[in-house]
Amino acid sequence: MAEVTGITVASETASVHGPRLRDAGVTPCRGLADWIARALDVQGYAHVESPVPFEDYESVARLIGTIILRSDVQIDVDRDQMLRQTRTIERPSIYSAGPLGFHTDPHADLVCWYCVEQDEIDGSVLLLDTSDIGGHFSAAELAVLGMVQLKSFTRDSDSTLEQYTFAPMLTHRDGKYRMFYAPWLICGPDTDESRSVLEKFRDYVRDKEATQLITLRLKKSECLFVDNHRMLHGRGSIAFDSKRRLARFYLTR
Ligand SMILES: O=C(O)CCC(=O)C(=O)O
Ligand SMILES: [Fe+2]
Repeated sequence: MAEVTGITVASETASVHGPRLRDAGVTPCRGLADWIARALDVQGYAHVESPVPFEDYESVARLIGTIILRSDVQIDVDRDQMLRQTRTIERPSIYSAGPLGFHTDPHADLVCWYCVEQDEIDGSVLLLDTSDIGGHFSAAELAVLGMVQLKSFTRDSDSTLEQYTFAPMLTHRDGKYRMFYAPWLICGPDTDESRSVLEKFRDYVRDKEATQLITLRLKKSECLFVDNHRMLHGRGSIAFDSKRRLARFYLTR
């Protein structure tokens, strides 16, 4: 297959839904799931740049992993209010219009969004690829990042009080680094060493945002699958009355 780029996504997807694979006995969802898995491996995300029915998004997600959480990402003042009442620390929310700084989400191996409705002006998902982290930090600095702890929240529903455990910012598994990062969840250790390496990490994120930002504006019925251990995601602010709505799944693999 040709290099995995946004352009290839569109043509590959078109062929997945076309007669060629059907004739070969490959179901459209299986073909698309295989393509997404390859794109995730190569570039850390897969943007399906052609409209698919929501049912296909769900079927494809089930072929790739196990859906552990479903959420509607949209401006919703009531849900935002309820969430704030059940949260034990103040932090950005998917239901409010404010910007979301770069982070990964808790628990998920993959985070996926299906665009039910896009914002009129923008509403892009912003991504940064951290797969080069091993080349930017010394072994000693990586070890320090491995000791940084973040609160990792769970809740049964939006209306119950959240619980948390602690999880390290960086782990190393099968020759790859896995990132868990949300600046608002960092809770220690409070040492000179970790403060200085975290400062360097913030510079790394700022430089990456300036030079390697991936901006993906999903059109209605398009979807995006993201390796949540490799890519940081974020979003700019959107209007309070924005109709933007994304159907998000957390997947484990
Ligand atoms: O609104 C977005 O684009 C992303 C929000 C977010 O951080 C999430 O859905 O986990
Ligand atoms: Fe998120």
